[in-house]
Amino acid sequence: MTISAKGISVLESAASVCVLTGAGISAESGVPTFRGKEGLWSKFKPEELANFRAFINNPDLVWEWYTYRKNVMKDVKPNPAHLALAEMERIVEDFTLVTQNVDNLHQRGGSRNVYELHGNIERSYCIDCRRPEQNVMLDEQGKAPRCKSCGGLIRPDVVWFGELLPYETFQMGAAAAARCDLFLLIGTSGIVYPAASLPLVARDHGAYVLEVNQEYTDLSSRVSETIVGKAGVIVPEMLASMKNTRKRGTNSE
Ligand code: BV8
Ligand code: ZN
Repeated sequence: MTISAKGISVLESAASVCVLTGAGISAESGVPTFRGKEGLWSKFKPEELANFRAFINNPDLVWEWYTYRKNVMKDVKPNPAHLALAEMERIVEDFTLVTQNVDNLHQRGGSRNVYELHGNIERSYCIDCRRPEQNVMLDEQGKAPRCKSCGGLIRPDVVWFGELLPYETFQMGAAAAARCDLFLLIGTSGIVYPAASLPLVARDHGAYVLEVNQEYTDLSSRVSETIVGKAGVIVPEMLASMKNTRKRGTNSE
């Protein structure tokens, strides 16, 4: 399924673009999504593992999940969808990339300004003294990592269910959604709030909301257009439309 004539004309003319991505944009890199059928963690719901209470009750199990995910990240790389968004950032005059993903693939794909609503799996910190830690995971005995300074439990620097999103980051995303002409919604089931409210903010402010997903989602009835297909195929097509009317690097400083 390709982009409609209306969608193409908006891609060609939009001066301000806001993008929200979810796990689906990393699926073709080999990163399992949250609510897909695959994956040995599919027996758990994300809400059961990605919350502070679960962590306090069973830090080893939660770290087993994050260690598995960090190990997956060692063997994956950005796919054409990540690379296309990085190029869009360079040619669109006002471009904002907001992600729910914690996998660092947008940065590795060349995006320079990434608003991470749910944190980043590469960062961790001590829950007692908040000392930052990089690249920690389960220790050899399968136990959750402990802080070198105070012995407190170390947690991944991600936003769990019931926790507040980073205020500045969310505000920047909401402001970009409110001012954009075009909102791209890529690879998210649209279940998790307040992230999923961003395309609705854009729509309410008159933007054209273009969804890219392998299937219809909770948000599909509320967007301007849903393109059913793989992000790795559709997003580069979107970039090609944008480049029809923009010289390369027009917006590079
Ligand atoms: C909060 C942790 C304030 C990091 C995650 C209304 C307003 C505010 C809050 C709520 C609300 N209603 C309910 C809530 C509570 C809750 C919530 O939203 N619950 C849901 C389950 C109903 N929200 C919160 O708790 C948030 N905090 O609101 O704070 C507050 C505080 C206290 C009390 C009240 C309010 C915090 C939310 C953050 C949770 N943390 N992750 C980590 O470990 O990753 S969320 C988790 O889900 C991930 O971050 C993930 O990014 C996110 C969303 O999932 P998706 O990215 O969409 O992934 P999914 O697998 O679901 O879908 C993939 C999609 O890709 C599919 O549609 C698939 O078809 C598609 N796809 C697959 N392959 C491809 C593809 N598309 C294209 N191409 C492909 N190849
Ligand atoms: Zn500490």
